[in-house]
Amino acid sequence: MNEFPEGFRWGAATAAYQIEGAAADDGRGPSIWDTFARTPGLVYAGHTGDVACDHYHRYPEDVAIMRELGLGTYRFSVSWPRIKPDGTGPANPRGLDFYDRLADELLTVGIEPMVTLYHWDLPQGIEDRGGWASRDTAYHFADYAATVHKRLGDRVNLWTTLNEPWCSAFLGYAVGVHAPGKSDRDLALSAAHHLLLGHGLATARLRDAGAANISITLNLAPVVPADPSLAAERDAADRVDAMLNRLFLEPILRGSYERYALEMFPAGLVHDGDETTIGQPIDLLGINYYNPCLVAAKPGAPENPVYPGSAGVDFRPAPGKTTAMGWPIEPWGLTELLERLHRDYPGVPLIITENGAAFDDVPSEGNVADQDRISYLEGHLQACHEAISRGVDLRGYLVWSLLDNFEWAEGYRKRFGIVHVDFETQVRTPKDSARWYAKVIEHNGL
Ligand code: PNW
Repeated sequence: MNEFPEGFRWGAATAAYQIEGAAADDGRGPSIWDTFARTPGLVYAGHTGDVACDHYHRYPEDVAIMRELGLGTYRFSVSWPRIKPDGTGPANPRGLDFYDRLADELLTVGIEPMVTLYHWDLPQGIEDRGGWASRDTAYHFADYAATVHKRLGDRVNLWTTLNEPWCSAFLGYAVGVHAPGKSDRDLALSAAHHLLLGHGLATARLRDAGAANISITLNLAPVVPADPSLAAERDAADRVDAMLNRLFLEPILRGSYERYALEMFPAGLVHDGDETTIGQPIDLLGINYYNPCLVAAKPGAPENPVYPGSAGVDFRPAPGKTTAMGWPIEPWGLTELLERLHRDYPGVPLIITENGAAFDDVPSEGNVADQDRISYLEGHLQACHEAISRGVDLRGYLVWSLLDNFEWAEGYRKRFGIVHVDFETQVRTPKDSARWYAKVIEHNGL
């Protein structure tokens, strides 16, 4: 048996817009995802998060399921437009009340809450004033973060500022497949910097208020040259790595952007002192890992807008099996990523804040036999164990996701949950993977 270190955190993750529903309850304002999803043609089959898993009303049942499974930690996000319907100004107490009830429910059954302050649902009122492309948004985010911490800080110990700022900046502002649906390279690069600045400003506010465990979650991936013996392919991989990984890792963990990033940014974007703000110490780095990125050199290939500077790079599908998202299943990439982080940024404890897979689950007689998901999770947990055995300071693993939910532009058709949700009846059914995971947790290993 591969045992994990004592105190290793086991859990699952979700995000507000993907599960809560109750889009207009208790004074919640609209977010960019409401606007995006309600715009015909942008989300599969016109799906929206209006109802989602109705978690806003069914959270006691969902917490009871978590307890059944033996989860120790539950990562959820707070919806900014529930707390500040227009993005700024006084807090909406009824919005805060919901997270208060949820945190209490979790603590009552012994589950540790981990709060993500921003998982993509920017208040529409803020987008109307420029969104993340505007510097002011970073300051508004810090104010909002302080408001949430003030209410929950006595019970929540684990805080995450942002989920996957790369996705917010580039999927949202460079290719427009996510809200707010814009396609402009300078807007995207500005958004990336302002997200990072918002992280730094919020971290300072939380730290001043006494928070002890502050983190950020990044979507990271090894970028692998198809033929490492070719300098052009190594260079292609390096340029993609610079925008996917180091654009975020370097300022957060070393306090400065690389020259490559600074040259890419629009003039005047980075002010004196910004890098110091962004680079103040964090206590934990959250990693969302799904798959590695395989690239080759191809002279004349156009730039992929989500990786500025990637002209001449060919993005290759990995050869092996894929998930229902078409994402390659490559657990070794997680070991490689963890070892790299440990080597390049020593001293920062790591936690997997998301890992998991969508498959075409077929419910039958009240059960979902999702052996493919079990294999996926098993492979990636072995990869974590391997990294730990090589000295990586990995503190926990949170599966994405607890529930089938609104998978962004894919709507409800892609199911990531270890618990099946029937979106007609809202019936929850733990899949075989949930029972398998419960055993892993019980044994602290596999
Ligand atoms: C993450 N990509 O999103 C998010 O944090 C979750 O909310 C989401 O449901 C989950 O992964 C599964 O998609 C990503 O294109 C979306 O590289 C897209 C990418 C990466 C992460």
